[in-house]
Amino acid sequence: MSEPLILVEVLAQPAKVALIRFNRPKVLNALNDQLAKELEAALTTLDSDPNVHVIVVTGNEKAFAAGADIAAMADWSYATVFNQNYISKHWEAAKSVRKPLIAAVSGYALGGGCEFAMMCDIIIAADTAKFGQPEITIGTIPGMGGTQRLPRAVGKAKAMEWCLTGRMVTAQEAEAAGLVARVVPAEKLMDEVLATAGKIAAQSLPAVMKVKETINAAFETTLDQGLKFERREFHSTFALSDQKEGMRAFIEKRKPEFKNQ
Ligand code: DAK
Repeated sequence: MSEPLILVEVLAQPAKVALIRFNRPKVLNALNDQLAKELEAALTTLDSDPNVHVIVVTGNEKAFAAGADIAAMADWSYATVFNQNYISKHWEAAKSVRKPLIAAVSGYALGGGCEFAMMCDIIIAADTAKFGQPEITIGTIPGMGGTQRLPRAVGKAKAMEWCLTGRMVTAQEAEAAGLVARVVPAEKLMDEVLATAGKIAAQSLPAVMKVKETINAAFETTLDQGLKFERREFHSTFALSDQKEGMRAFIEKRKPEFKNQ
């Protein structure tokens, strides 16, 4: 049997955190069809697992992922990629995940690697991380959201410059531009990411999923519609026993015990 292209683990500590690791180290975790299929299956399973509240996706020290597999796609025809809707269907699984996805990025996050990181809800980067959309340098353009999510994250001017030149951006530059939530020393990356994941995983799951859904709505609606949606979702939390428990625990000066309902 061939080796799995991703490794999946539900961690003992922190509780309710799952870890997915890209596993093609020889090609800097280049993303191919098989990897995308495995990732889709893992995300779907973990999203419906009640023992998982947060999913962390990572690569290795040298690469989160250096993009789509260039060797695999080099000779494909237009008809092939168009007719097969080139791997979009698998990657789009990430869009329907309701639990928070954290990208823990060390080394290269290029092309599809940068685009997948942007599909996640939070990017935490090692100080060695390098982001970029280098597709222009191989005669193509970003195809998995780079031209759409990058300007929303960093603004038009930077997105244009990054995508038109294909230059790599350091973790520090990516943080200053708003692409990355936090930059941490490379050797502390997983400790920091898992601490963040653990903090989120300890909250009420429905409240966590509502935060994700309402923030994402900010990118799809007008301000007025978004504010109304937020208000409705805020009101709906008062139907949760976790809201009663959370507020009571505050008043009683103790830690809340959420039941995720
Ligand atoms: N694909 C295939 N193999 C890759 C690769 C990639 N993207 N990146 C690296 N490798 C392989 C190298 O060929 C090399 O293999 P061997 O020669 O050892 O067999 C091995 O990984 C180590 O790489 P290097 O020897 O090049 O390592 P260096 O440290 O010298 O350089 C590098 C690291 C990251 C600067 C360099 O490898 C590089 O420039 N890589 C290519 C980066 C790139 O152009 N990425 C964008 C690819 S296009 C879509 C989905 C996805 C996409 C589009 C649409 N849909 C759902 C519609 C995405 C497109 C892309 O990402």
